[in-house]
Amino acid sequence: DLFAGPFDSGAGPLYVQLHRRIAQAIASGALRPGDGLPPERDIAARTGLSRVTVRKSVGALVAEGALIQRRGSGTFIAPPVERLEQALSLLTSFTEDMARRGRHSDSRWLARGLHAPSPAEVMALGLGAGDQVARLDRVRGSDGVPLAIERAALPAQLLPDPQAVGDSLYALLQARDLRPVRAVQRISAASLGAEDAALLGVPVGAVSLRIERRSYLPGGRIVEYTRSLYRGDAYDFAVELTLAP
Ligand code: 16G
Repeated sequence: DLFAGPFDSGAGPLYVQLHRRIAQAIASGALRPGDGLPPERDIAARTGLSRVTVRKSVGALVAEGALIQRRGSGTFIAPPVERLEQALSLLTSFTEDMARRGRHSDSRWLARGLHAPSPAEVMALGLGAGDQVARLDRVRGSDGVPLAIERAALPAQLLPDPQAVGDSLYALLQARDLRPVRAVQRISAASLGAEDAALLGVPVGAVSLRIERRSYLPGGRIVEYTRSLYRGDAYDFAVELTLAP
């Protein structure tokens, strides 16, 4: 029994121990998507933990998206997110990708302004002394489900007014004749730290795909250096291969 057995007061906070047990039961399949979680008072009785402790564990799992609460009917194991296939060979924007799927995209701004560049941004964008960057950090999602964190940096010379970016960066660049026509992308695996995991509504340590995109104008000038974290449980990246010459 998931809820029986001793909780050890020497093994860290009790709510963390209960949280871990429930998360492991979901990961192992002992609890399945759609299953109901017993009522708080039952879990408290079976575990011997206080209802406050149980509520804290359940609340954390709800915040991570592992459990969902339905008013009046209880708490359930959340269904997995619907996986999205993303073509790797097309230079499209998040908004366009979602529109192509018949979906709405939604974004939450984390940062949108002019800043002094980091050393990595100076290198990637080939900035000179005193140059600034327009930084655009967003949580991108669809239908209320967060899917990716994108942190974009553009030379302030090309985007002196980052506040002008509305729903779509590429739409604004296009309107200004600054739409990139070529990009280079690197993808690597990354497990999510506490802050990024919370932004994406997944457990700490969940896997993500880290994508680094450098996009260029027709003349070869770099317009965008974007670092993104895409949820590993939500994305399949697909590319067509041809025979090497
Ligand atoms: C894509 C790009 C990102 C770009 C954004 C613009 C990746 C993997 N993808 O998500 O570089 O900044 O589209 O989207 O980095 P928007 O036009 O909807 O703002």
